[in-house]
Parts: sequence; structure tokens; C-alpha cells
Amino acid sequence: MNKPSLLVCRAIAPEVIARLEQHFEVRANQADEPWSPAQLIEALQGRQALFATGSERIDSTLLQACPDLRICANMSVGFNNFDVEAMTAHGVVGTNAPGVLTETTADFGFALLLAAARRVSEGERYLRAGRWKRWQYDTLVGSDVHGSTLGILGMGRIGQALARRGYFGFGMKVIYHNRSRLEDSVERETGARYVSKQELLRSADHLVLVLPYSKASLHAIGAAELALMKPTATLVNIARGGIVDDAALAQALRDRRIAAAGLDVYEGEPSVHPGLLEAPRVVLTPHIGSATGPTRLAMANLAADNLINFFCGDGPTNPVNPEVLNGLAA
Ligand code: 8YV
Repeated sequence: MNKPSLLVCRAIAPEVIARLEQHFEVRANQADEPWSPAQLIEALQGRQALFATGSERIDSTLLQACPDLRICANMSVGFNNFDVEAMTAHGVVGTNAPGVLTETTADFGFALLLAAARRVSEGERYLRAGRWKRWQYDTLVGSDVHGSTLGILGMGRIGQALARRGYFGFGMKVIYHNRSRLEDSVERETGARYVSKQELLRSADHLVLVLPYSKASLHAIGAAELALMKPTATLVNIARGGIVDDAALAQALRDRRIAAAGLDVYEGEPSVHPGLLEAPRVVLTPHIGSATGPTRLAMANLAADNLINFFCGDGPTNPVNPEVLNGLAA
């Protein structure tokens, strides 16, 4: 029997490609540059499967132009690159890669929180610029993390991992807001207390965003929300660009409406709002929350598992539109 044909969007670990080659005819993009939407459509012709990184737009234009496509597997937990409704209508399964990056991403959330609150990047720039001449009482004074109030917006796996770090590791008071309240046992285990979004904004000393991107979360943090936060507060975004109104955040930092920010994701990334590049007291990183060797490999292997199990096993473990598998799609 012919093997199904798989397109791998970007260069990934050779060992994962070798695994995939046991089950698929594989074509992988080995170029440094990602394909444009038109190049992706062209490369997908006649192929049944796509290994995606989470940033390739899978929409009705692509689906109509690629009638052989049956599955798109993201090596990311976020799947806002999928138009799930259109995929379901075309009978195309989407899968994501949850779980394997939880702890790594929560570590990074704390790295950004600490760096922003304690002005680590600014300190390094100050030293490298030769400005460190003497001790001064108020040089690069930041905010304490230990014992402060950690606010978490979005309390899925990564939110809960952040809560544990804050509560057990840094002796923080942890409050969260989420679409739905967690079970009592999970609240006890994470040390987290449910509050309204308003209370979260008003009470957090450090607010970390970990909610999924959707139309509903677009600009969930804009000028009005920033105005509710403490002037001493830190904002950290490790979720998705677009959840924060970057222009409003740049303005809030300039106006000292909030004290600091740590950002790993941006509206329109890899472009970054020029206001943020110029804003004071902001730590900017290029969407590397899950970027450690073991985690990247686990993410790629989980995407591969989903593809292999779709064609050769009991079905993918992480479908985002399982109704396609159940044959319920329109
Ligand atoms: C990925 C992420 O590296 O998993 C996610 O949702 O944001 C990251 O871990 C990113 O999606 C790659 O495009």
C-alpha cells in the first residue's frame, strides 16, 4: 500500500523526520524562511497530511485549494492558526500538542516576571553601556516577587503550573480569573483563589496572561484594563499576541500607568509594535516560551504521534475537532 504523503512546514529534528518517514512519504521545508500562503498551498498539492508549527494559517482558501488534505497537526498547544469551523466543514482534522510544554512554558513565565519586576534586562543594558560608576540608593529599584500577589488570567495547565510556582516557590498569594472556576481540589492544590476579572486587575502585583487566543480574548488587556492595574504592577504575556493591545501597553508604560512588562508574544509577530521597542521597563523576547531542547522534541514527537495514529493507529490523541473523527461533520 502507498504511504500517505506528508508535508512538514519547517525544519525540525531529524530524528522526528526519520520516525515520520517510516509511515509517510515526507517532504520537509528545509529553508530558513517559512512558506508564504501561496507556496504552502502549492507544496500541499496531492498531500494528505500537514505537520505545522502553529503559525501557518489553515483557512477555507487553503482547504478549498487542497482537497486531498485530511489532517493538520500543530506542534503547539495553541491552534489559533486553524479556522476550526472551516476545517470541520471540509472534514479535515486538526490536532494540537498540549501537556508536553506546560512546565517549560511556566518556567519561562517566571523568567519574564522576574526579569521585568527586577529590571534584569535594563540592568544588563546599563552595565554594558558603561553607566555603572558607583552605588546609588535608587538605581534600578524594582518590585518584589516573593510574598506579593500573583494574578493569572487563564487557568489551564500552564496557568496552574504558574500558580504552583508562585504559591509554593515564592510564597505568593495567588488569584486567578478564568472562563469557569476550577474544582476546589485544584484550587487547594495550586493555592489559587478565583476572583472576578476586575478584582484580578486591581489586586495583582504581577499579572500573567495565559489564556487562549480567540475573538473573545482579542485585546482582553487594553487601555481600560491597564488603567485598573496598580501603578507598581508587572504585566507578563506568554499567551498570544493580540490578547494585549500593544499600542495601549506601550502608552501605559510611557505614562507609568504600570511599572513593567515582560512580553514573549506580539500582535502581528514577528513584527513588534515600535512603541514597545521604545517603551521603558519592558523585557521583550521572541516567542520562546516553550523553547528548550527536550520540550521542542516532545512537541514535535507529539505532533508526529497524532499524524501516525490518525493513519495507522486508533486515531489522534489531541484532535481539536473530534466531530470530524466521529463522522459527524457536515
Ligand atoms: C510554539 C506556542 O513554539 O505551543 C504554543 O502554543 O506558542 C509555542 O510553544 C509556537 O506556537 C510556534 O509557532
